[in-house]
Amino acid sequence: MSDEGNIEFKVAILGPRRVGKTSLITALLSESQKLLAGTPVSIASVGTTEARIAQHKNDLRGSLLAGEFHPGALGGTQAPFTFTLSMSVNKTAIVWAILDYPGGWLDARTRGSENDAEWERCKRWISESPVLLLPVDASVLMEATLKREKITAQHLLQIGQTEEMAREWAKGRAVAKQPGLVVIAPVKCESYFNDNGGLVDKNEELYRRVVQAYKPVIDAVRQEMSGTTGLSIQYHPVDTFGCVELQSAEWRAPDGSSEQAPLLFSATYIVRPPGQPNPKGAGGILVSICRQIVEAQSGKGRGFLSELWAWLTGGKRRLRQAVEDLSAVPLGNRVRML
Ligand SMILES: Nc1nc2c(ncn2[C@@H]2O[C@H](COP(=O)(O)OP(=O)(O)OP(=O)(O)O)[C@@H](O)[C@H]2O)c(=O)[nH]1
Ligand SMILES: [Mg+2]
Repeated sequence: MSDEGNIEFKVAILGPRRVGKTSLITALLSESQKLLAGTPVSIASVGTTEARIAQHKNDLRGSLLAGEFHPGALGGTQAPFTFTLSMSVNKTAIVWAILDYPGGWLDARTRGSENDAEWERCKRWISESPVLLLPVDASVLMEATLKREKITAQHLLQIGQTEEMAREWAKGRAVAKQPGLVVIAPVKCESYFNDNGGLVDKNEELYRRVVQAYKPVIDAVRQEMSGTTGLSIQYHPVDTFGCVELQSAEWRAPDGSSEQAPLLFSATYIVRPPGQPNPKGAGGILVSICRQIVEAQSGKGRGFLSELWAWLTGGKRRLRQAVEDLSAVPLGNRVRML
């Protein structure tokens, strides 16, 4: 959807409930604002996005004030909502639009048939997006030690449903001969890196476990897009809070469940003084998206990215420069190409 003054860039996110989708989107938008501070580019939330972000920040601050934090405490997303952020120069803008929805909708059993029509709309959005964000709950993967816990982690992360949806997305990209960017973004990473206030470095272990768990998803995307150029699969670990530390993790069998039933997982975080949110890693996702746009210029392809590049080239010199500048920002050493 574009007009003379602006063009919408759709970003899709795929993840089960409570994984950290809304938090990742909020971190991405606020880190983008930081990345562009001091440049001629204005960045502003569109419509009710600002109020949504503020609400999320207030909820978060409330939990942080308590000194201890339970991921279940913040309310989940109840209905689809499109977060929009406009990046503009001289009245021309790229509007980053990220569709958020209740993660329970990924599974038909927890979606409810009354939401089928809305879910179809979400699926259409996902298929139209050149970028697929896959948030991963790092604590679920890292705190699973016993076999039954590891099996439960697969269920909680809904690897099967994610694989199916990612395959559909990749198939759509391949049929349309369009490039695609997949960002695997472990969140809740604060306790596994020592570059943002943490003392322990378990980042290699996290990488190994994420790649192992998401292998079916990665393989599905690669298979579907094997004949298409311009597929990039990247690993971007993110601290959406950055000022908490995992204190304890518990795997518990539901009352009266059988030996084989999946367990319940809960984690408790303590707040690192002074308790100021200090997100890290989400800005790199915007940098990677801008790289994808810049790379489209060399492709001979048709489609959205090439159109976007042509639009930027046609008299939107300063906005194009902003995209090029962002694409040149170093990604830092957390990011890996898969
Ligand atoms: N420690 C820590 N907690 C996080 C992080 N990201 C998200 N959380 C917490 O995880 C819980 C779930 O996050 P949400 O962003 O609401 O998850 P969601 O995927 O949008 O969930 P639904 O809306 O139910 O689908 C919240 O309590 C968050 O505060 C992170 O990087 N670190
Ligand atoms: Mg949510």
